[in-house]
Amino acid sequence: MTNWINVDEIRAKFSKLMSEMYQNEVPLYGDLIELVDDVNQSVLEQQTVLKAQLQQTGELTRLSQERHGAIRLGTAEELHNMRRIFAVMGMYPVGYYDLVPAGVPVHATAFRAIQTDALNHSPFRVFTSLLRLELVDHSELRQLAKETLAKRQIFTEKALALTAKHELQGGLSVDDADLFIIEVLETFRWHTHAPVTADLYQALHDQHRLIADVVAFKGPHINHLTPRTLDIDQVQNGMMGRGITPKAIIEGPPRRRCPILLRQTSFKALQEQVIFTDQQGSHTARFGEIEQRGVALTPKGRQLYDELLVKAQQQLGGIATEENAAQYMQILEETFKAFPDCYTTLAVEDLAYFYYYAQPFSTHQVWTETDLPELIHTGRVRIEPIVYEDFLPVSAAGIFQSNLGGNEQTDYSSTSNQDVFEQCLGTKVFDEIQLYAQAQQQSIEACLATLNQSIVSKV
Ligand code: OOG
Ligand code: NI
Repeated sequence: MTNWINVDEIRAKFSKLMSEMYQNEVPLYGDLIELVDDVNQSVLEQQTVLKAQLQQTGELTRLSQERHGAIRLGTAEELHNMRRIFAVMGMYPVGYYDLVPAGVPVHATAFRAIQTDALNHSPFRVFTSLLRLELVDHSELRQLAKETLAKRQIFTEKALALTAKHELQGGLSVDDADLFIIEVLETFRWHTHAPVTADLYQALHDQHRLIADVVAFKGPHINHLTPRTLDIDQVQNGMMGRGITPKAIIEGPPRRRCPILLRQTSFKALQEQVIFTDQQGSHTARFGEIEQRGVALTPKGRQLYDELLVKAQQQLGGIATEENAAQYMQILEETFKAFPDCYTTLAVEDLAYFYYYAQPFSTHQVWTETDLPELIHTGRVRIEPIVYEDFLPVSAAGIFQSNLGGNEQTDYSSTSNQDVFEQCLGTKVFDEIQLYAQAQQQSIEACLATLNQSIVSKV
Protein backbone atom coordinates (compact mmCIF):
# COMPACT_ATOMS: atom_id res chain seq x y z
CA MET A 1 0.00 0.00 0.00
CA THR A 2 1.56 3.29 -1.10
CA ASN A 3 1.33 6.39 1.04
CA TRP A 4 0.00 9.29 -1.01
CA ILE A 5 0.40 12.81 0.21
CA ASN A 6 -2.79 14.35 1.59
CA VAL A 7 -4.43 16.54 -1.09
CA ASP A 8 -4.96 19.29 1.50
CA GLU A 9 -1.21 19.43 1.95
CA ILE A 10 -0.67 19.83 -1.82
CA ARG A 11 -3.15 22.72 -1.84
CA ALA A 12 -1.52 24.40 1.17
CA LYS A 13 1.92 24.19 -0.43
CA PHE A 14 0.64 25.41 -3.76
CA SER A 15 -1.15 28.36 -2.17
CA LYS A 16 2.05 29.35 -0.36
CA LEU A 17 4.18 29.14 -3.48
CA MET A 18 1.62 31.06 -5.49
CA SER A 19 1.67 33.81 -2.88
CA GLU A 20 5.46 34.00 -3.05
CA MET A 21 5.40 34.15 -6.83
CA TYR A 22 2.80 36.93 -6.81
CA GLN A 23 4.78 38.90 -4.25
CA ASN A 24 7.70 38.85 -6.66
CA GLU A 25 5.55 39.80 -9.62
CA VAL A 26 3.48 42.45 -7.84
CA PRO A 27 5.47 43.86 -4.88
CA LEU A 28 2.48 45.91 -3.71
CA TYR A 29 0.78 42.65 -2.81
CA GLY A 30 3.54 42.01 -0.28
CA ASP A 31 2.89 45.40 1.35
CA LEU A 32 -0.80 44.60 1.48
CA ILE A 33 -0.16 41.28 3.22
CA GLU A 34 1.89 43.07 5.87
CA LEU A 35 -0.89 45.57 6.44
CA VAL A 36 -3.55 42.87 6.65
CA ASP A 37 -1.44 40.85 9.09
CA ASP A 38 -0.96 43.92 11.29
CA VAL A 39 -4.67 44.73 11.31
CA ASN A 40 -5.66 41.11 11.97
CA GLN A 41 -3.20 40.91 14.83
CA SER A 42 -4.54 44.02 16.51
CA VAL A 43 -8.18 43.01 15.96
CA LEU A 44 -7.49 39.65 17.61
CA GLU A 45 -5.84 41.38 20.55
CA GLN A 46 -8.75 43.75 21.02
CA GLN A 47 -11.72 41.51 20.22
CA THR A 48 -11.52 38.50 22.48
CA VAL A 49 -15.01 37.30 21.55
CA LEU A 50 -14.09 37.23 17.88
CA LYS A 51 -10.86 35.43 18.71
CA ALA A 52 -12.73 32.77 20.69
CA GLN A 53 -15.19 32.40 17.83
CA LEU A 54 -12.44 31.81 15.28
CA GLN A 55 -10.75 29.40 17.64
CA GLN A 56 -13.94 27.40 18.07
CA THR A 57 -14.65 27.16 14.33
CA GLY A 58 -11.04 26.29 13.51
CA GLU A 59 -10.46 29.42 11.41
CA LEU A 60 -7.86 31.04 13.64
CA THR A 61 -4.98 28.93 12.39
CA ARG A 62 -5.92 29.31 8.74
CA LEU A 63 -6.28 33.08 8.77
CA SER A 64 -2.69 34.06 7.98
CA GLN A 65 -2.58 31.76 4.97
CA GLU A 66 -6.07 32.57 3.73
CA ARG A 67 -6.38 34.00 0.24
CA HIS A 68 -8.19 33.65 -3.06
CA GLY A 69 -6.97 34.21 -6.57
CA ALA A 70 -8.63 34.62 -9.96
CA ILE A 71 -7.88 33.45 -13.47
CA ARG A 72 -9.68 33.76 -16.79
CA LEU A 73 -9.64 30.91 -19.28
CA GLY A 74 -10.23 30.90 -23.01
CA THR A 75 -11.52 27.49 -24.03
CA ALA A 76 -13.64 24.60 -22.83
CA GLU A 77 -10.61 22.34 -22.93
CA GLU A 78 -8.65 24.69 -20.68
CA LEU A 79 -11.47 24.70 -18.16
CA HIS A 80 -11.75 20.93 -18.33
CA ASN A 81 -8.04 20.42 -17.62
CA MET A 82 -8.02 23.11 -14.96
CA ARG A 83 -10.77 21.19 -13.18
CA ARG A 84 -8.66 18.01 -13.29
CA ILE A 85 -5.60 19.85 -11.98
CA PHE A 86 -7.46 21.51 -9.12
CA ALA A 87 -8.89 18.10 -8.14
CA VAL A 88 -5.33 16.90 -7.46
CA MET A 89 -5.19 19.66 -4.82
CA GLY A 90 -8.60 18.83 -3.35
CA MET A 91 -10.30 21.82 -4.98
CA TYR A 92 -13.71 21.33 -6.54
CA PRO A 93 -15.98 23.64 -8.53
CA VAL A 94 -18.54 25.30 -6.26
CA GLY A 95 -21.28 27.57 -7.53
CA TYR A 96 -22.05 29.09 -10.90
CA TYR A 97 -21.57 32.81 -11.54
CA ASP A 98 -22.91 34.45 -14.65
CA LEU A 99 -21.20 37.80 -15.19
CA VAL A 100 -22.93 38.50 -18.50
CA PRO A 101 -25.78 40.53 -16.97
CA ALA A 102 -23.08 42.76 -15.49
CA GLY A 103 -21.60 43.33 -18.94
CA VAL A 104 -18.61 41.03 -18.55
CA PRO A 105 -18.56 38.26 -21.20
CA VAL A 106 -17.64 35.36 -18.90
CA HIS A 107 -19.20 32.78 -16.66
CA ALA A 108 -17.40 31.25 -13.73
CA THR A 109 -17.09 28.94 -10.78
CA ALA A 110 -14.94 28.91 -7.65
CA PHE A 111 -12.55 26.02 -7.08
CA ARG A 112 -12.15 25.32 -3.38
CA ALA A 113 -12.12 22.66 -0.70
CA ILE A 114 -15.57 21.61 0.44
CA GLN A 115 -15.22 19.98 3.87
CA THR A 116 -14.84 22.03 7.03
CA ASP A 117 -11.61 20.26 8.06
CA ALA A 118 -10.11 20.63 4.60
CA LEU A 119 -11.10 24.31 4.47
CA ASN A 120 -9.45 24.93 7.80
CA HIS A 121 -6.32 23.14 6.64
CA SER A 122 -6.10 25.37 3.57
CA PRO A 123 -8.94 27.63 2.45
CA PHE A 124 -7.28 28.55 -0.87
CA ARG A 125 -9.85 29.33 -3.56
CA VAL A 126 -9.58 30.31 -7.20
CA PHE A 127 -12.35 32.21 -8.96
CA THR A 128 -12.14 30.74 -12.45
CA SER A 129 -13.87 32.39 -15.39
CA LEU A 130 -14.40 31.10 -18.89
CA LEU A 131 -14.53 33.60 -21.72
CA ARG A 132 -17.67 33.45 -23.86
CA LEU A 133 -16.25 34.14 -27.28
CA GLU A 134 -19.64 33.53 -28.86
CA LEU A 135 -20.62 36.94 -27.46
CA VAL A 136 -18.08 38.70 -29.67
CA ASP A 137 -20.27 40.06 -32.45
CA HIS A 138 -17.46 40.77 -34.94
CA SER A 139 -17.25 37.40 -36.73
CA GLU A 140 -13.79 37.84 -38.24
CA LEU A 141 -12.31 38.84 -34.90
CA ARG A 142 -14.10 36.00 -33.17
CA GLN A 143 -12.54 33.57 -35.64
CA LEU A 144 -9.10 35.08 -35.15
CA ALA A 145 -9.46 34.88 -31.38
CA LYS A 146 -10.55 31.27 -31.64
CA GLU A 147 -7.54 30.35 -33.75
CA THR A 148 -5.18 32.17 -31.40
CA LEU A 149 -6.56 30.31 -28.41
CA ALA A 150 -6.47 26.98 -30.25
CA LYS A 151 -2.71 27.38 -30.71
CA ARG A 152 -1.80 27.87 -27.08
CA GLN A 153 -1.14 25.23 -24.44
CA ILE A 154 -1.44 26.71 -20.97
CA PHE A 155 -0.31 23.60 -19.09
CA THR A 156 3.13 22.06 -19.08
CA GLU A 157 3.43 18.48 -20.28
CA LYS A 158 4.61 17.39 -16.86
CA ALA A 159 1.65 19.03 -15.11
CA LEU A 160 -0.76 17.12 -17.32
CA ALA A 161 1.20 13.87 -16.97
CA LEU A 162 1.25 14.11 -13.18
CA THR A 163 -2.46 14.88 -13.16
CA ALA A 164 -3.11 11.75 -15.21
CA LYS A 165 -0.87 9.83 -12.84
CA HIS A 166 -2.86 11.06 -9.86
CA GLU A 167 -6.10 10.01 -11.54
CA LEU A 168 -4.71 6.58 -12.35
CA GLN A 169 -3.14 5.88 -8.98
CA GLY A 170 -5.62 7.74 -6.82
CA GLY A 171 -2.89 9.94 -5.36
CA LEU A 172 0.64 11.32 -5.66
CA SER A 173 3.83 10.63 -3.75
CA VAL A 174 5.46 13.53 -1.88
CA ASP A 175 8.09 13.93 -4.61
CA ASP A 176 5.57 13.83 -7.42
CA ALA A 177 3.40 16.35 -5.59
CA ASP A 178 6.32 18.76 -5.20
CA LEU A 179 7.05 18.50 -8.90
CA PHE A 180 3.35 18.88 -9.71
CA ILE A 181 3.16 22.13 -7.71
CA ILE A 182 6.12 23.66 -9.52
CA GLU A 183 4.79 22.64 -12.91
CA VAL A 184 1.26 23.90 -12.25
CA LEU A 185 2.58 27.22 -11.00
CA GLU A 186 3.85 27.86 -14.55
CA THR A 187 0.27 28.13 -15.80
CA PHE A 188 -0.39 31.09 -13.49
CA ARG A 189 2.78 33.00 -14.23
CA TRP A 190 2.90 36.39 -15.95
CA HIS A 191 4.47 36.39 -19.43
CA THR A 192 5.98 39.57 -20.82
CA HIS A 193 6.02 38.17 -24.34
CA ALA A 194 2.58 38.04 -25.93
CA PRO A 195 2.04 35.76 -28.95
CA VAL A 196 -0.02 38.29 -30.94
CA THR A 197 0.62 41.47 -32.87
CA ALA A 198 -0.04 44.83 -31.26
CA ASP A 199 -2.85 45.35 -33.78
CA LEU A 200 -4.63 42.15 -32.85
CA TYR A 201 -4.26 43.03 -29.18
CA GLN A 202 -5.83 46.42 -29.85
CA ALA A 203 -8.70 44.94 -31.87
CA LEU A 204 -9.45 42.47 -29.09
CA HIS A 205 -9.13 45.23 -26.54
CA ASP A 206 -11.60 47.39 -28.44
CA GLN A 207 -14.19 44.62 -28.17
CA HIS A 208 -13.63 44.29 -24.41
CA ARG A 209 -10.48 44.60 -22.35
CA LEU A 210 -11.13 41.25 -20.83
CA ILE A 211 -11.11 39.54 -24.22
CA ALA A 212 -7.63 40.93 -24.84
CA ASP A 213 -6.57 39.86 -21.36
CA VAL A 214 -7.49 36.27 -22.13
CA VAL A 215 -6.78 35.85 -25.82
CA ALA A 216 -3.60 37.90 -26.27
CA PHE A 217 -1.53 36.06 -23.67
CA LYS A 218 0.24 32.74 -23.36
CA GLY A 219 -1.62 31.72 -20.27
CA PRO A 220 -4.12 32.69 -17.58
CA HIS A 221 -1.80 34.80 -15.39
CA ILE A 222 -3.15 35.07 -11.87
CA ASN A 223 -4.77 38.50 -11.92
CA HIS A 224 -5.05 39.05 -8.18
CA LEU A 225 -4.50 37.32 -4.86
CA THR A 226 -6.69 38.43 -2.00
CA PRO A 227 -5.90 38.09 1.68
CA ARG A 228 -8.69 37.92 4.27
CA THR A 229 -8.87 40.67 6.85
CA LEU A 230 -10.88 40.83 10.06
CA ASP A 231 -11.55 44.55 9.58
CA ILE A 232 -11.74 45.79 6.03
CA ASP A 233 -12.43 49.42 6.99
CA GLN A 234 -9.21 49.55 8.97
CA VAL A 235 -7.24 48.09 6.06
CA GLN A 236 -8.94 50.44 3.61
CA ASN A 237 -7.85 53.41 5.74
CA GLY A 238 -4.36 52.01 6.29
CA MET A 239 -3.78 51.50 2.57
CA MET A 240 -3.61 55.24 1.91
CA GLY A 241 -0.86 55.57 4.51
CA ARG A 242 1.21 53.02 2.63
CA GLY A 243 0.76 54.63 -0.73
CA ILE A 244 -1.89 52.25 -2.02
CA THR A 245 -5.10 53.81 -3.34
CA PRO A 246 -8.13 51.56 -2.99
CA LYS A 247 -11.37 52.05 -4.90
CA ALA A 248 -13.83 54.26 -3.05
CA ILE A 249 -16.61 51.74 -2.54
CA ILE A 250 -16.36 48.63 -0.44
CA GLU A 251 -18.47 46.08 -2.30
CA GLY A 252 -21.08 44.04 -0.47
CA PRO A 253 -22.92 44.67 2.79
CA PRO A 254 -22.15 47.58 5.12
CA ARG A 255 -20.07 47.34 8.29
CA ARG A 256 -21.93 45.35 10.98
CA ARG A 257 -21.38 43.85 14.39
CA CYS A 258 -22.12 40.43 12.91
CA PRO A 259 -20.55 40.42 9.43
CA ILE A 260 -22.47 38.65 6.69
CA LEU A 261 -21.26 37.21 3.38
CA LEU A 262 -18.37 39.14 1.95
CA ARG A 263 -17.05 42.71 1.80
CA GLN A 264 -14.35 43.48 -0.76
CA THR A 265 -12.27 46.35 -1.98
CA SER A 266 -9.46 46.49 -4.50
CA PHE A 267 -6.74 48.79 -5.70
CA LYS A 268 -5.93 49.72 -9.24
CA ALA A 269 -4.34 47.47 -11.76
CA LEU A 270 -0.72 47.90 -12.67
CA GLN A 271 0.39 48.96 -16.09
CA GLU A 272 2.72 46.30 -17.34
CA GLN A 273 5.13 46.16 -20.22
CA VAL A 274 4.19 43.71 -22.92
CA ILE A 275 6.28 42.66 -25.88
CA PHE A 276 4.00 41.79 -28.77
CA THR A 277 5.29 39.87 -31.78
CA ASP A 278 5.96 43.10 -33.66
CA GLN A 279 6.37 45.87 -31.08
CA GLN A 280 6.26 46.86 -27.44
CA GLY A 281 3.15 47.92 -25.59
CA SER A 282 1.46 47.70 -22.24
CA HIS A 283 -1.48 46.04 -20.55
CA THR A 284 -3.37 46.48 -17.29
CA ALA A 285 -4.56 43.22 -15.88
CA ARG A 286 -3.37 42.71 -12.40
CA PHE A 287 -4.57 44.31 -9.22
CA GLY A 288 -4.79 43.95 -5.48
CA GLU A 289 -7.84 43.14 -3.43
CA ILE A 290 -8.76 42.53 0.19
CA GLU A 291 -11.82 40.97 1.71
CA GLN A 292 -13.60 40.45 4.98
CA ARG A 293 -15.72 37.36 5.31
CA GLY A 294 -18.85 36.92 7.39
CA VAL A 295 -21.49 34.30 8.06
CA ALA A 296 -22.99 32.31 5.15
CA LEU A 297 -26.64 33.16 4.52
CA THR A 298 -29.53 30.76 3.98
CA PRO A 299 -31.67 31.28 0.86
CA LYS A 300 -34.04 33.32 3.04
CA GLY A 301 -31.16 35.47 4.31
CA ARG A 302 -29.72 35.84 0.84
CA GLN A 303 -33.06 37.01 -0.50
CA LEU A 304 -33.26 39.67 2.17
CA TYR A 305 -29.68 40.71 1.41
CA ASP A 306 -30.38 41.00 -2.33
CA GLU A 307 -33.57 42.98 -1.68
CA LEU A 308 -31.84 45.43 0.61
CA LEU A 309 -28.93 45.90 -1.77
CA VAL A 310 -31.30 46.73 -4.64
CA LYS A 311 -33.22 49.07 -2.37
CA ALA A 312 -30.05 50.92 -1.41
CA GLN A 313 -29.00 51.24 -5.03
CA GLN A 314 -32.43 52.52 -6.03
CA GLN A 315 -32.30 55.07 -3.29
CA LEU A 316 -28.94 56.26 -4.54
CA GLY A 317 -30.53 56.61 -7.96
CA GLY A 318 -27.58 55.36 -9.98
CA ILE A 319 -24.39 53.36 -9.69
CA ALA A 320 -22.07 53.98 -6.79
CA THR A 321 -19.03 55.98 -7.85
CA GLU A 322 -16.08 57.79 -6.29
CA GLU A 323 -18.17 60.94 -6.04
CA ASN A 324 -21.18 59.56 -4.19
CA ALA A 325 -19.26 56.94 -2.18
CA ALA A 326 -19.93 58.46 1.24
CA GLN A 327 -23.61 58.93 0.47
CA TYR A 328 -23.90 55.35 -0.76
CA MET A 329 -22.26 53.92 2.38
CA GLN A 330 -24.68 55.90 4.49
CA ILE A 331 -27.73 54.72 2.55
CA LEU A 332 -26.41 51.18 2.72
CA GLU A 333 -26.04 51.31 6.49
CA GLU A 334 -29.49 52.76 6.90
CA THR A 335 -31.09 50.20 4.59
CA PHE A 336 -29.39 47.25 6.27
CA LYS A 337 -30.89 48.11 9.64
CA ALA A 338 -33.65 45.80 8.42
CA PHE A 339 -31.17 42.89 8.54
CA PRO A 340 -30.90 41.52 12.12
CA ASP A 341 -27.41 42.14 13.51
CA CYS A 342 -27.29 39.47 16.20
CA TYR A 343 -26.11 35.89 15.66
CA THR A 344 -28.88 34.34 17.77
CA THR A 345 -31.58 36.13 15.79
CA LEU A 346 -29.90 35.21 12.52
CA ALA A 347 -29.92 31.54 13.60
CA VAL A 348 -33.40 31.42 15.09
CA GLU A 349 -34.92 33.24 12.13
CA ASP A 350 -33.14 30.93 9.70
CA LEU A 351 -31.27 33.75 8.01
CA ALA A 352 -27.73 32.35 8.35
CA TYR A 353 -25.85 29.07 8.89
CA PHE A 354 -24.17 28.16 12.17
CA TYR A 355 -22.21 25.45 13.91
CA TYR A 356 -23.93 24.20 17.06
CA TYR A 357 -21.90 23.16 20.12
CA ALA A 358 -23.36 21.42 23.18
CA GLN A 359 -22.62 22.75 26.65
CA PRO A 360 -23.68 19.57 28.50
CA PHE A 361 -25.85 19.83 31.61
CA SER A 362 -28.00 17.40 33.55
CA THR A 363 -31.67 17.10 32.76
CA HIS A 364 -34.22 14.37 32.16
CA GLN A 365 -35.50 15.68 28.87
CA VAL A 366 -34.58 14.37 25.43
CA TRP A 367 -33.74 17.31 23.24
CA THR A 368 -34.69 17.70 19.56
CA GLU A 369 -34.17 20.29 16.85
CA THR A 370 -37.30 22.22 17.79
CA ASP A 371 -35.71 22.94 21.18
CA LEU A 372 -32.68 24.65 19.66
CA PRO A 373 -33.91 28.26 20.03
CA GLU A 374 -34.55 27.62 23.74
CA LEU A 375 -31.22 25.85 24.18
CA ILE A 376 -29.40 28.77 22.56
CA HIS A 377 -31.23 31.35 24.67
CA THR A 378 -30.45 29.48 27.89
CA GLY A 379 -26.79 29.09 26.94
CA ARG A 380 -26.96 25.32 26.74
CA VAL A 381 -26.03 25.37 23.12
CA ARG A 382 -23.39 27.69 21.75
CA ILE A 383 -23.51 28.77 18.12
CA GLU A 384 -20.73 30.11 15.95
CA PRO A 385 -21.07 31.39 12.36
CA ILE A 386 -20.21 29.20 9.39
CA VAL A 387 -18.03 31.46 7.32
CA TYR A 388 -19.06 32.28 3.74
CA GLU A 389 -16.49 30.57 1.50
CA ASP A 390 -17.81 31.80 -1.84
CA PHE A 391 -18.18 34.94 -3.94
CA LEU A 392 -20.84 37.50 -4.82
CA PRO A 393 -21.59 38.03 -8.49
CA VAL A 394 -22.51 41.69 -8.05
CA SER A 395 -19.35 42.26 -6.07
CA ALA A 396 -17.33 40.26 -8.60
CA ALA A 397 -18.73 42.40 -11.40
CA GLY A 398 -17.78 45.54 -9.47
CA ILE A 399 -14.26 44.21 -9.06
CA PHE A 400 -14.02 43.31 -12.74
CA GLN A 401 -15.31 46.72 -13.77
CA SER A 402 -13.10 48.76 -11.50
CA ASN A 403 -10.00 47.02 -12.69
CA LEU A 404 -10.81 46.99 -16.34
CA GLY A 405 -11.04 50.73 -16.09
CA GLY A 406 -13.65 53.01 -17.57
CA ASN A 407 -17.32 52.26 -17.39
CA GLU A 408 -17.39 49.52 -19.94
CA GLN A 409 -20.94 48.23 -19.77
CA THR A 410 -21.78 46.04 -22.68
CA ASP A 411 -25.35 44.90 -22.89
CA TYR A 412 -25.08 41.27 -23.92
CA SER A 413 -28.51 39.91 -24.60
CA SER A 414 -27.95 36.36 -23.59
CA THR A 415 -29.36 33.89 -21.12
CA SER A 416 -27.49 32.29 -18.27
CA ASN A 417 -25.89 29.10 -19.37
CA GLN A 418 -24.94 26.85 -16.52
CA ASP A 419 -25.47 23.68 -18.55
CA VAL A 420 -22.98 24.75 -21.20
CA PHE A 421 -20.50 25.72 -18.51
CA GLU A 422 -20.84 22.34 -16.81
CA GLN A 423 -20.37 20.56 -20.12
CA CYS A 424 -17.09 22.41 -20.63
CA LEU A 425 -16.08 21.65 -17.07
CA GLY A 426 -16.93 17.98 -17.48
CA THR A 427 -18.93 17.84 -14.25
CA LYS A 428 -21.68 19.62 -12.38
CA VAL A 429 -20.72 22.35 -9.93
CA PHE A 430 -21.44 21.84 -6.23
CA ASP A 431 -24.35 23.81 -4.84
CA GLU A 432 -22.85 26.03 -2.12
CA ILE A 433 -26.14 26.26 -0.22
CA GLN A 434 -26.26 22.49 0.05
CA LEU A 435 -22.72 22.46 1.45
CA TYR A 436 -23.52 25.03 4.15
CA ALA A 437 -26.81 23.34 5.03
CA GLN A 438 -25.01 20.01 5.35
CA ALA A 439 -22.29 21.43 7.59
CA GLN A 440 -24.94 22.98 9.83
CA GLN A 441 -27.06 19.82 9.92
CA GLN A 442 -24.10 17.63 10.84
CA SER A 443 -23.16 19.91 13.68
CA ILE A 444 -26.76 20.05 14.96
CA GLU A 445 -26.95 16.27 15.01
CA ALA A 446 -23.64 15.94 16.83
CA CYS A 447 -24.68 18.64 19.29
CA LEU A 448 -28.01 17.00 20.13
CA ALA A 449 -26.35 13.59 20.41
CA THR A 450 -23.89 14.99 22.95
CA LEU A 451 -26.64 16.63 24.98
CA ASN A 452 -28.81 13.55 24.98
CA GLN A 453 -25.92 11.25 25.76
CA SER A 454 -25.05 13.20 28.85
CA ILE A 455 -28.68 13.05 29.93
CA VAL A 456 -28.85 9.28 29.70
CA SER A 457 -25.68 8.81 31.73
CA LYS A 458 -26.84 11.27 34.39
CA VAL A 459 -30.42 9.97 34.87
C1 OOG B 1 -12.43 37.83 -11.04
C2 OOG B 1 -13.29 38.77 -10.27
C3 OOG B 1 -14.01 38.04 -9.16
C4 OOG B 1 -13.92 38.33 -6.64
O1 OOG B 1 -13.23 38.41 -5.62
O2 OOG B 1 -15.14 38.57 -6.64
C5 OOG B 1 -13.25 37.95 -7.89
C6 OOG B 1 -11.58 38.44 -12.11
O3 OOG B 1 -11.41 39.67 -12.16
O4 OOG B 1 -11.06 37.65 -12.90
O5 OOG B 1 -12.13 37.59 -7.81
NI1 NI C 1 -11.24 38.52 -6.05
